[in-house]
Amino acid sequence: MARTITVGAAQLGPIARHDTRRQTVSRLLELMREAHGFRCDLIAYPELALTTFFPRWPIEDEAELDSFYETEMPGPETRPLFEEAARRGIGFSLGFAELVIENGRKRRFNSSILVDKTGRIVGKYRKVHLPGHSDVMDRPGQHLEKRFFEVGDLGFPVWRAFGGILGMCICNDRRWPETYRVMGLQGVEMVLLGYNSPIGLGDPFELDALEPFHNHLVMQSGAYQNATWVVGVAKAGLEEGFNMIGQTCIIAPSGEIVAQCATMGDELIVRKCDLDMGAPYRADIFNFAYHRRIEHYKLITERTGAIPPLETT
Ligand code: CDV
Repeated sequence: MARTITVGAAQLGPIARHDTRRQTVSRLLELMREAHGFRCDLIAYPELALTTFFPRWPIEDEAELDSFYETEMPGPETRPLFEEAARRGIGFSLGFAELVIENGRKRRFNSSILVDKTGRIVGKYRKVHLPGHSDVMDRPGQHLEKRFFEVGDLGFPVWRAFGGILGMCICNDRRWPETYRVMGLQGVEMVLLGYNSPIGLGDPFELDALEPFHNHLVMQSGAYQNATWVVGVAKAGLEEGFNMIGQTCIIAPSGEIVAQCATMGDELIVRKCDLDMGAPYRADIFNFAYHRRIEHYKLITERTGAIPPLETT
């Protein structure tokens, strides 16, 4: 019997700095209802989907900074999402800023959760590849993720859920082959990922102009080289003066984009994904156990004196 997940990729248009959680959650609910109308099993939202992309500002005031983070999930303002999901029998993935107190110390992560059709959290991921800087720099739109988040400490787990093997990663993670490969080695069949990628920070300009190309390049390669579906969900449009690329898309294990958003606002795209579509790739061209040459990779790096690979099995 075919194993399928009907997935909705819920692109978000801009979220303003002073938009309330209530306003934003109502937009997410609207998209969830639409996804339910399309009989989606699962809806995927972007990175930091509950707020504006606040790490662009050097926020000094601790209380103001804290206001962008969730201290509980679900909390009073996000509970309606969980309730609606359970009522309609639809799962979701959601990116948000996470604040936990451990041993009296505040810890901050850029996180995402996977919620099943009963409204239960089945997985949590904390972003590993944090772009930008920790020091405040004199440039517009600086990227202060290293200042406002710790490197995720949960690795790249996968979960048996929705009848398949699902994984998550967040934004800059998608540019690193290791992200997909670590999940690929665990047999991942669908990667859910949200992103906030602005145009206009590039230096030199050529890199900036290539941003839309690079966005799809990395996700399509990650999908193909690991025989997995990739669902890339953007924050799009002009947010607080910064142009966020859209290009939300659903990518098949062939590496082909099979659905893509056409706007820079709130928009849902839907695709029924055959989880077995990656099987021929895993059995042949990307049969990892048969073709990968770990020992050889080690020999080459030893000879050239290059930095040894992190992954050795
Ligand atoms: N949120 C991100 O991780 N954004 C980065 C930008 C700053 C390069 C990205 O990789 O898209």
